[in-house]
Amino acid sequence: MHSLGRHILVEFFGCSSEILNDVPYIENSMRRAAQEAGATLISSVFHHFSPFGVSGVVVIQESHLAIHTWPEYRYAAVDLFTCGHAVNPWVSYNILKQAFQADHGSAIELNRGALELLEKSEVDLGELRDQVTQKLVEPKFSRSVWFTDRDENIALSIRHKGDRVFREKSPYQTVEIFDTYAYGKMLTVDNVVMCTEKDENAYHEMIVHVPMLLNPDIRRVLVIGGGDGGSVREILRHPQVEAVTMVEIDEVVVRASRQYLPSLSHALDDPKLNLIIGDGIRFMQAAASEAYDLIVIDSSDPVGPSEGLFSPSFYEQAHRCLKPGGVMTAQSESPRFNHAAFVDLVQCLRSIFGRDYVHCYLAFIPTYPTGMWSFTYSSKGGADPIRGFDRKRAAAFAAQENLQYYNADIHPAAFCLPTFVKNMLNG
Ligand code: SPD
Repeated sequence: MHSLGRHILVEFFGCSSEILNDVPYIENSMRRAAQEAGATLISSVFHHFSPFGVSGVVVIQESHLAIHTWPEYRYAAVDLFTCGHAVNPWVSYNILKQAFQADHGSAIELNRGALELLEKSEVDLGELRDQVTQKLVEPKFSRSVWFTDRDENIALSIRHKGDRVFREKSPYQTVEIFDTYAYGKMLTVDNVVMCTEKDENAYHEMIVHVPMLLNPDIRRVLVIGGGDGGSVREILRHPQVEAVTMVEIDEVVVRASRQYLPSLSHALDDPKLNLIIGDGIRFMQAAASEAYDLIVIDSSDPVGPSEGLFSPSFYEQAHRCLKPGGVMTAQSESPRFNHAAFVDLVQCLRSIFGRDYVHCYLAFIPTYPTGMWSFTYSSKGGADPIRGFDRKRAAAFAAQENLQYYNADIHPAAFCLPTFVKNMLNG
């Protein structure tokens, strides 16, 4: 070899789109490709770019392997750069071509640092080498694999342990669970964070206890969505509740949650719960009028199977199914991240329930992009969410149930909106 290193610039065409969007699989393939070529692993960093694409680097003692994928074009660009004689980058090439199920690959090899063009320094590096050598320890491989929830301008990345805990494509969406360092197990749907073990209580306590602590007579509850079980768990903390019906369209979400998120899903086995796997929109159309004291819309974002849960016809039906004085809470997206969906939903609810009966409130959810999340409280001519609030009762309940987010101070405070959010809703 007449150069310091060999650099192979690779293009893989006609790969499996699914594989090219799968961070743990790509990371593991790249690590294997490095090891089987004879390299020593030092570190890896991999990112997912929602909804499509993975970028990552495996740092090896002999240089690096890097990748960027375009699943929508079934294409991956890969750099294989190795130094020294011990590592053969063509071994990595063959492993990756097979791993990505590429129809074909093309590659050019460059010699990096051609020795005839280099002159070795006469500077005595001996002292420097000695110092460094003294500090050297056996390389310890470290992984840095990231899940990213993003739109074209804003992203939130969460580091996870790299190996997939759960992944299944249902007829509706791809359901995955990752084991994250900061937030425990994390449920995602089509590459969007649904909840994590560590901060799900903010979402579920706020969507449930705000209406329930205002209305002590809530006995019959309907949940649309909520397949992870968090909302049902919170509802069943209230002993006066007689019956809960939950309609979740995707059985895979329920199964994944039962298996890997027991702290959320344990309430799904409660005898008061009637769990229906089915379409919430159809269920609501067929449900009896004035059947429920509380309806909770615990949906994912307004794309895919949840799109219809953001439509006026759905909320007209929900209004019909509420008893007089009954309440509906809905997750209503992030004012910053999903501005249009947030404003449209609040306006839609105002047109159905009446402007004075729709109130927006906020909670801080660190694992949703921007952290700021909104809910709407809409009543069928019922209690005002602040004037009707029994502070003492809320404080006693929060303490007795050891709630982690909801408390008697946060209840009224959550309805105080920043000026820019007020302006969005009044514009
Ligand atoms: N952007 C994600 C919004 C998800 C809201 N629903 C979460 C379901 C938790 N039960």
